[in-house]
Amino acid sequence: MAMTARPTADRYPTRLPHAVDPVPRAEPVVWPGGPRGPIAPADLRSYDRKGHLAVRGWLREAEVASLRDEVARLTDDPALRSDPRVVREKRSGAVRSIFQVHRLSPPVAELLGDPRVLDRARQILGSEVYLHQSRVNCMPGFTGKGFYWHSDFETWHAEDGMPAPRAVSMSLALRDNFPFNGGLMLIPGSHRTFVPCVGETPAGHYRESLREQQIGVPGEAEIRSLATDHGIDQFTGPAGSALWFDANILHGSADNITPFPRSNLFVVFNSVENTLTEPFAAPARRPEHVAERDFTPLRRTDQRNDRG
Ligand code: 6CS
Ligand code: FE
Repeated sequence: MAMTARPTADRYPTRLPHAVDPVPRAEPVVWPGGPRGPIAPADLRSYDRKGHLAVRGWLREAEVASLRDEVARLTDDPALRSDPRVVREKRSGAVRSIFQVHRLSPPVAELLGDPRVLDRARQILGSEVYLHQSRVNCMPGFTGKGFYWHSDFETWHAEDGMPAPRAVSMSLALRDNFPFNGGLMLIPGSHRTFVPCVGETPAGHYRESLREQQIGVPGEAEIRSLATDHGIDQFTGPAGSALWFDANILHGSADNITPFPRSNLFVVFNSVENTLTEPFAAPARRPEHVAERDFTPLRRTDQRNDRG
């Protein structure tokens, strides 16, 4: 495995032995020089300010149904039962997440090249983009456990070697997202502050963190301060709604004790100018099903016009 040079300067030190002050973000949120795209200027300004942007009623019902069918097929596939890409809930054993769905499902792979998706990612990141990670978080009814407050970038920096927060996630609701069934909560504006986390990364940490993250989470004081200053937003919307959110925004979700699953497809785009080096704060790289190392820029698969 080729080792890439690890830059000496680390602007975002984390997984430290003791708490240190939060670090102001140095990089832009919406990067200059990007192609024009489907996001309206006012929405782009809002994304820059808040760190997230919802696009409601975006995919057609038939498209969402096809993706739901794909997830059901993968969830029930006996060949995937012991596949490391399938992460199960600690207590119930229900499927919590399925990673690398873009390699397991042709309809998901096609979505990556859909101009309604790819052009938004390029517009935000200001460059060509590649796929860093895809996953379905199933949040099954009654047993779906939540995700404690975290910054995705903190993990991708510490454990995957992502240099800067020049990445964006799209969360697509495959089922209706309600306030009460684990709808994603975000602290608007928190994307402009990097919160270093306390605690060294254990070997093979992802096996635990993807089920319940305890290392790489901000301290309560920092969460309280940011939530007090900025409030808490929540993404809700019917199946087919999408949420774009910055790699460094603090977000989390509560347990789902309702009968209604909150099943969302997440795809993460990284700029080709921000490709992974070596982990900044972990003993070894994570496997490629959680952190792709094929940096080939994504190409459009269809000249479909944007409806949203
Ligand atoms: O470690 C990761 O890459 C994953 N962990 C969380 C809690 N969100 C982002 C990503 O799916
Ligand atoms: Fe996350």
